[in-house]
This record gives sequence, structure tokens and C-alpha cells, in this order.
Amino acid sequence: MSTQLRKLHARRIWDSRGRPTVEVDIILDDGTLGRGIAPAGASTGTHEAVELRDGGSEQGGYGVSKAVAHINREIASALIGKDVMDQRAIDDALIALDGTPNKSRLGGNALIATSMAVLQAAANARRLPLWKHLAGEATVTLPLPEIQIFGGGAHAGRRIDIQDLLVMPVDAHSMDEALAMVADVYRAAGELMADSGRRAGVADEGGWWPDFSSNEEALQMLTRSIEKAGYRNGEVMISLDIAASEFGSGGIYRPGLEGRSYQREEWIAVLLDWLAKYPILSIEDPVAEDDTEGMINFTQAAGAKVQVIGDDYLVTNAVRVRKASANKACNAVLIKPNQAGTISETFDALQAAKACGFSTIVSARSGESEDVMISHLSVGWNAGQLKVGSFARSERMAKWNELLRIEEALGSAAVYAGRKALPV
Ligand code: 2PG
Ligand code: MG
Repeated sequence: MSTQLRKLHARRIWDSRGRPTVEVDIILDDGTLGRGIAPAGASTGTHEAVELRDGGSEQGGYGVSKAVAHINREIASALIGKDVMDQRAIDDALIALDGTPNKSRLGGNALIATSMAVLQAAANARRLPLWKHLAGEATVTLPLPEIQIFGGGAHAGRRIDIQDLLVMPVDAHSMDEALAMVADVYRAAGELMADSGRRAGVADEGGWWPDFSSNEEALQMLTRSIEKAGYRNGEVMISLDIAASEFGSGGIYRPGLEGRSYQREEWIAVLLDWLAKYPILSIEDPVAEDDTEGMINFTQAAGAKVQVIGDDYLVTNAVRVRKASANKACNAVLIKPNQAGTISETFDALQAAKACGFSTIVSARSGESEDVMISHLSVGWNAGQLKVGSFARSERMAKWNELLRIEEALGSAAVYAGRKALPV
């Protein structure tokens, strides 16, 4: 097996929003192909690795010709001849080559697509599915999925303020059953929207378009959808991504639908009221990324009963995770490879979180592709949870369906993480 990188080629392809993105093909000396595709967020954290876009008027400024050119020139000449089995050495070389703290010179999109292609090439060279390449002989679980039923915030023209209203089938016994339960809830929600004359298509991640007059109405409709689907006694619980950085900063919150502004503590009181009234077991970015005091206060008030996830707040960064643990600012972290910019840094954030006792949720972005790598990362790294958007649109379904194939391959060794994946 000769696992030296012989050829690296980047091209422009198109993501699930019809925007340009970067795809990288790597060919090894033995002829093995590895491919990586950069996803893209809409509600991005300020401290994420920076996507390099062309700007200007063409393609709304979303062009990736600079990122593609960086890969085909600088990155290719730096990596050719390197052994893809040493992911860490390659990622370190990418970071050094870029030379900026936020990967803005070569582009976080250029780096993550390359780093993903390297990882996939290594697995392919070993003729192993990626999850197995990562897990080795370690025990793995199939992740508890967080699946969006209504999309909102930056993914739905800010029609409502809450960005993701999701469900978690905590009491399922297998991945197969978990997805069937969510399919029931998704269908029930669609029927309820149709019955009330408000079914108006889907948002960016495939969740129903949120034609509601208040954020709380969305929560009521989600609770009714779970009940209509026949699930009782907490078998299916709610997870929210508030994505509060989209409407708050400096400790002031201005959710558009509520028609007023809130001081930090008033906003936290709204969230605590929702937690008391609805079957919510997980909440992401309850306050803005700049509001450490709010994160600490919210976690103190709710963290014993609810998973509190840092996404924009932690940006898949091991240093930030450790600091949040020391501050007790949350108890879980979203793991998005393109926030970190390389696979090795993504893994470091996940390991730091596990060492702190945080739960970990591997996550897609709102701009996605047919790539299913994150499904494999969630199993191979034994993350415990996976968030991919809704239960519609093939860039989402491809990832859920891949978990069914992995569950089948594991056979009698397959264990569904379920409720145990949560920190509470
Ligand atoms: C998030 C993600 C997925 P985006 O905030 O968690 O819902 O959205 O990719 O737009 O950041
Ligand atoms: Mg989020």
C-alpha cells in the first residue's frame, strides 16, 4: 500500500443552497481516490475559520475561484508526496501554510475540503468504511439524532427568531426506529400546517417553513406534532437552536417577532419559561456568542435538567471548550469541521469536550452537499449525537440514510446511543 499523495485537484461545485463551494479530489500513489466537500453556514460564529469568497458582483460574491486556485497551486505543491496516513502532519502543514489565526489567507473552505479529502483517502486506501478507519477496535454507538421539524432564523428569512426547532427520539431502541419516529413527527407537523392553511414549503435545511405569529406558537405546534404522531411520556423530546447571536449582542436581545427588546436576564427568563412549559431537553446558543455572563447564568439555572450547547459560542475550538468548562458556561459542544478548518482541530475540540464531561454533537451546516462524512465522524469518533437539519432534501437524507447502512454493517454490535448521549 503506497499512501503518498500523488495528485490533488480542486474544483468548484454547488451546495444545497445553489451557491458555489469547493470540492477536492486526492489521488494516492496506489490510485486510491479521496474526496472532500466544504459545507457552509448561514448563521456563522465570529470566531470560526473564515470562508474565502471572491466577493464582487458575480454569483452574489459567493464565488470560490480564489479558494480553488489556492488548493491547485500552493496547497497542492506543499502536500504532494506526503503520506495521508499522517492526518495530523498534513493538517499542521496546512495551518502553517495559511499562516493566519483564522485561516483567512488560503480560506477555511479550502483547508477543510483538503483535510476531509485526506481523511477519506486514508480510509479508502485501507479499504475500510470511514467510521471503522477512525474507530479501530474501539466500541462505537449510533448517535442520538437531533432532527429539525421547523426551520427559522437565518434559514427562513428570519420569519421567526428561533433558528432550529428539532426533535430527539430519545427512547428509540435503534437508529432504524429513531428515524421512523422522526418521520412520523415530520409528517404530522406537515399535516397540522396544511390543516391550518399554513403549509408553505420548507426552509434551508428542509424543516417546514415557519408561518407562525410568535416564537411560542412554533413551540406549541411542535409539541402538538409530537403528540399527533402518537409519542407520549417524553419518548420524543424537543431540542432548540436559538442562535441568539443573530438577534442579540452586548447583553441586549431584540427578537423580531416579539416586538420588544430584552435585557439579558429578561431574555433568560423567557427561555426558562419555555423550558417549564414544553418538553425541551436541549438548547443551543441560548444567548449570544459575546455573552459569557448570559451563558453562565443560563447554565446555572437550567444546566442540571437540560443540555446546553455552545455552537457560535465555542466554534469547535478546544481552547474555548476548556474555558467554557472552567466557567460552567455550558455542558455540550457542537462539532462542525468547517468551523475549525481542519479534521485534526475538529478532533481536538471533540476530545477536549469529552475530557471535560461535555456531551458532543457532530453537526452539518445549513449549506450542505451530498457528502456523508459527518455521519461517519459521529460514529467513528463515538460523538453520541448528530445534527443534520431536517428529514427532507437529499443533502440531509443522505446523511441519515448512511447511518442505517452503518447500523446494518455493525450488526449485533450496533448500539443506539439514545438518551444516554445527553449530559443530563
Ligand atoms: C447551526 C447550523 C445548523 P449554520 O447554527 O447550528 O442548523 O446553522 O450552518 O447556518 O450555522
Ligand atoms: Mg447553531
